[in-house]
Amino acid sequence: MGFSSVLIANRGEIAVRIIRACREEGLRSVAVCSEADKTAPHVLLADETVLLGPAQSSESYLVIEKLLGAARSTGAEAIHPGYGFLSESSAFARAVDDAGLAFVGPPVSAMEAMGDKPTARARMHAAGVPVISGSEPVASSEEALAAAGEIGFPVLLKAVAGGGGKGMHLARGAREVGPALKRARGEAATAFGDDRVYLEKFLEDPRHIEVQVLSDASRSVHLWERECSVQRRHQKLIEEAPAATIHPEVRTAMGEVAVRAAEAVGYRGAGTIEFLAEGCESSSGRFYFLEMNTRIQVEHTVTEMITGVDLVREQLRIARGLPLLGGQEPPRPRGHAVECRISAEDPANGFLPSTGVVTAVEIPTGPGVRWDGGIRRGTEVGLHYDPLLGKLIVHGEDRPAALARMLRALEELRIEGVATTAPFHLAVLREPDFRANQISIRYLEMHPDLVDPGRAALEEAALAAAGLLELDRRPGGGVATRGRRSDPTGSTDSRDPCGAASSTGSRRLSPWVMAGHQ
Ligand code: MV4
Repeated sequence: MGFSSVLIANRGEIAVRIIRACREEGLRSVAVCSEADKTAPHVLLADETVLLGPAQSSESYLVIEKLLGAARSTGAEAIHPGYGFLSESSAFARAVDDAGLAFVGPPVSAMEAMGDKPTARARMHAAGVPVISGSEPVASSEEALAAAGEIGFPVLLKAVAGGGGKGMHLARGAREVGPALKRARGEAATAFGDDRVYLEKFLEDPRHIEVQVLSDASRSVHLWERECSVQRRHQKLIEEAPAATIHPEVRTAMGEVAVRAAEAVGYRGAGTIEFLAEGCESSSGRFYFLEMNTRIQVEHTVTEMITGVDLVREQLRIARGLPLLGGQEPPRPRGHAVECRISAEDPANGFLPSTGVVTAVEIPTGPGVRWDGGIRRGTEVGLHYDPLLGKLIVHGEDRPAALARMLRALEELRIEGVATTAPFHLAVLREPDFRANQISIRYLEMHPDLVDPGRAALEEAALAAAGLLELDRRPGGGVATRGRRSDPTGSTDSRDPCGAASSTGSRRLSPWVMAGHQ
């Protein structure tokens, strides 16, 4: 309950974001850092910092005892976990509780209920939340086959302890069930130390839409939805709020269902209900509960931009036992917001992590532009942590205005010393299907030139040499290309059933080539 100082168990842009909210709320902030982060922005902004240990997160940011010790030695009374690291560890939340500190997050019981997928599905079903048809955990291939027979092919085999796509395998027919089960089990055992697997009907081409919820001691509200379909290997790259093409009746229903989901597990704080949505441009569309993220998310900013609600401030207030700000009704959404994740990865090189010293940073400003960053000139980007450098967020009166503003802001952004994903974002923002909001979780699979401009350029050169370029330029133009995979490294990523499918047919010229980004 009541506290006046917060230890931020994280680094990078989210630690900066939380420290800023603490300052505005009149709370003292205690940062933690590793040897690699002694001069990082979050350290410079906090009131106090504790050095945890070596750069490896397994010896610093992930060591529960070191974090509790840092809170003890500085008199911090609460711990905010941010996202990633220990944010979804119920063991960490329990240890924080047991140390007599406030955990800025949900109750342990809610984290546990949502962490076990069949439990979460059963609780959601009982609460009237639509779930994808599926099975209980299966003990053998015979059981899996019987379950698949009831559900109907194609089916996905998913880890009970899963989430984020690990331990997930597709079976399109009976012959594939045995092998998929075996792979899913092996991966689940390695990733989660729990080899239990269950089945779900596989949705072929849905959108990924999620609803932000906030729950205090007496009520839950939703803050509308985010569209997060532009993903690569289960990493979101671009997020928007609201989902621009969703039917108004579906939007209302989705918000109400999300509130029901949060209340069914006794939720407190900020959380996100993830849905897979099909056909929701029309009132007869369907959406299904996928999982709940029991933390603040990277993309919380787009919700803040359209609602005016400071989600981290609300998290801190709820953890102090204070009521949500604002009335009973969810705030009406205003305009449209887009976020581009700017990571130290080279989109011209298979999104290979890029390391080095940031030698120059110029951040766009002007109307409707926000930067949530964790770097400055001199920041050394290594391989120890997530490559996210910062997030560029814009707000505009509608989606076209927001996209124009994002293009403008990306053109102003300058980060030197490491390669970043900014050129990828520029290419997506110029791509016609994205502009028309014709997107799904298979968007990048359907636009391989966006993630593999090197190969697109090579093929273009080959086509030009063969005198085929003009033919290919025509809409729907005539050159059958070989099947492409979403995985630009060419490695076999068997964990990605959606990415493993191949697409053939006509292709467009690389927008990178047209935009002069080679
Ligand atoms: C699915 C699915 C299709 N059908 N479940 C991916 C991560 C994990 N949260 C669940 N995931 C999926 N579950 C059924 N029954 C497709 C995915 C999926 C996906 C979901 C959201 C966003 C991007 C995705 C990319 C590939 C697969």
